[in-house]
Amino acid sequence: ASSLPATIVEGIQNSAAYYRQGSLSAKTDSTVLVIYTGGTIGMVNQNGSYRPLANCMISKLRALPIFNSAAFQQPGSYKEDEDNLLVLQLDTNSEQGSVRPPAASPNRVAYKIIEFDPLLDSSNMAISDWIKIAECIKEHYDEYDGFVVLHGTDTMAYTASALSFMFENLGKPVILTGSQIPIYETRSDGRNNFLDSLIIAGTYAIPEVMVCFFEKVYRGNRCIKADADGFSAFASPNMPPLVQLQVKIKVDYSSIFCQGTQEKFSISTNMCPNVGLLRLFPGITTQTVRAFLQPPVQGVVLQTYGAGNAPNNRPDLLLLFKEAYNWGVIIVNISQCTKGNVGASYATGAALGDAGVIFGGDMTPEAALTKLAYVLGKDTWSLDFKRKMMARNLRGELTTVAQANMSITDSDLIDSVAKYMSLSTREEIVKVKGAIYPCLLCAAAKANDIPALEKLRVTGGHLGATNQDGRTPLHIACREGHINMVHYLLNHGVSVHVRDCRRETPLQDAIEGGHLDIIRVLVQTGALLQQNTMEVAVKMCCAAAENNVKEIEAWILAGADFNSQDYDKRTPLHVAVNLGCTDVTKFLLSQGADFNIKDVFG
Ligand code: ASN
Repeated sequence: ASSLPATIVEGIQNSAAYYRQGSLSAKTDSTVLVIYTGGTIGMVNQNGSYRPLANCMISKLRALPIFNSAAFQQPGSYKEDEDNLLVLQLDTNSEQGSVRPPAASPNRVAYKIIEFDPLLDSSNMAISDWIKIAECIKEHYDEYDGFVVLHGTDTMAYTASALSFMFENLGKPVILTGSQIPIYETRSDGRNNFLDSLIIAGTYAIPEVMVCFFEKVYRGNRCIKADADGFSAFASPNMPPLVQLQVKIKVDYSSIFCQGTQEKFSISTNMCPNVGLLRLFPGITTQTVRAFLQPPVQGVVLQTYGAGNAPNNRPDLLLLFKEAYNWGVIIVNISQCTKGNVGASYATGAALGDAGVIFGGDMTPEAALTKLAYVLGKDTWSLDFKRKMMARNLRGELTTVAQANMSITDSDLIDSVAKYMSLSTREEIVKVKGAIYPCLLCAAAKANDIPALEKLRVTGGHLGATNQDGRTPLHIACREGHINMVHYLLNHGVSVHVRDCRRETPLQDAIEGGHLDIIRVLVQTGALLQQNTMEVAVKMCCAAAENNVKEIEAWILAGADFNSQDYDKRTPLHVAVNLGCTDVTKFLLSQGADFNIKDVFG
C-alpha cells in the first residue's frame, strides 16, 4: 500500500475503518406485486354495459396521490425508477388509522402492477386463468413480500378457493380484491378495497390466500359472494374474518392457518376439470342424477338439505351413489344452508355415508368443488387417499372438531393470570392473551422447551405470533441455534418469511448466530437473503474484518456470493488481506474466491 498515491491509501483505510464500525441501515419498504386480471374495478361503461378497459389502471393510480406517494414523485427518491412501480406511504406516526403491525413496520409499501391480457370479467374465467395467476405468483414469489390480485367479484370466491389449494407451503400473503363500482368512477368502493389489500399484503405476514372486501379480510376458501348489489359483497358464514379494518386494524392471529412444512413454496396446477355441483331438490328424478354421474365425471359436490340430509326413502338415488362410488367417483356432501356443518345425526344423512358419500364439513360449494379438482389432479395419490384428503382440513377450508372446541382462553396459565389480575370479561382475557402469549412463546423458544410450546399450541394459539419487536419464536430459535425447535416450528406452520422490527428474517438470525445446520434447513424451506447484493457484500466485508470465518461461511451457505463487491467494489477478500485476517483469507481462497477483482482504487 505504501507505493500507492496518498488519496488511494486514504480511501482504502477509510473503507477498512468503516468495516470495523460495521453499519448499515435496514431497508424500510415492503414490496407487493399486484396482478390485475380484470373485473369491475377496472371497467368502464360502454354503450350501457361494463367492460374492462386495458392499459388504463396504472396511469389512473399514478394520478391519485394516495396511491402514489409524493415522496416517490421527487426524482431520485427511489432506486428503481420503473414505469409500473408505485409507492404507498403509510401513516405510521398517526394514532388513528395507523398501521402498526406487531411484525415489521415498513414506512412504505412499494408495489408493481402486472396487467393481464386480456382483462376479464371474472364470469369469463376458467381453470386456465387460475393457473395463469398461480404461475405468475410462483415466478415472482421470491421478489415480493406479498401479492394482491385485482379480480372480478363474480367468481372471486372460486379463484380464491382454487388458489388456496394450488399453493402448497405458502409462506406469504395473497389477497384477492375488486369492487362493485369501477375505480374510475367518483363513488367507488374499489379505492378502499385496493388500499386495504395493499396495506395488509405489505405489512402483515399472513401466509394465506385471502379475499379483502369492504373493511374485512376473509380466508379465501371460506367466503362466498353473498350480495350482487351491496358494497359488502362477501360473506364468510362459517368463520369470522381474519382481519377487520376499522380505526384500528384487528388481526385474529389465533385463526391464521399454518401449514406445518419444511418444504419450499410450490404450485400444483393439475386441476381435474371433471367435477360438478349437484343440488338436490324434492322430486329430483333418477334420470337427472344418473345423467349427472356419467363419465367423464370423477368428482361431485352433492348439496344436501340442512345438516347433510338426503331422502332415505329413495333407494334408486342411494343405489346410484353407491354405484358411482364403486366405479371411483368421489362424492362429497355439503349443505345447501350457507351456515353449518353436515353429519350423520339423522338417518337421512347416515344413509348417504353408507353409500360411500364423504362428509364435507362446513365447506363452501366453491371450496368443495375446487378442492375436488385439486385432489383429483394428484396423480400420485391413490383413490383411497384422495377420499381421505377430501374429509381432511388441508388449507383451513373446514372446521375441525378440535378447532371448534378449544381456545387459548382454556389454557390454565391464561386463566390463572386472568384470576390473579381480577379479569372477568372475555374481552379483558383476550387482551391479556394478546399481550402475554407472544412472550410465553418466545421464552419457550429461547429455553428450547418444545413441550411448553406444544401446550400453548394445542390450546389454539398461533406459534407465529410476534413479540413487541416483531420477532417470532422462529427468529429466537434460529438465533439460539436450537435446531429441533426450528424443525418443530416449521412443521407447525411458522413462516420463514416473517420480518422483525429491523426488517430481518430468521435466516439473518441464523447467519449472525453462525448456525450452519439451521441455515441449511431454512434455505431448504425457501428462505432467501432479503438484503440486496451490495448490503450482503458490506456485511460479509464486516465479517472479514473481524476474521470471522464462521460468519462468512454462514453467508455463503445462505446464498451469498463470496465475490460480491461493496460500494468501493471491494470484496471480503480485499478487506481480509488489507487487515491481515489470515483465517478468512485462507478460507475465501479455499472456496475459490477471485483474487483478480479490482476495487475502485484499482
Ligand atoms: N362481473 C364483474 C366481474 O366479476 C362483477 C364485479 O367485479 N363486481 O368481473
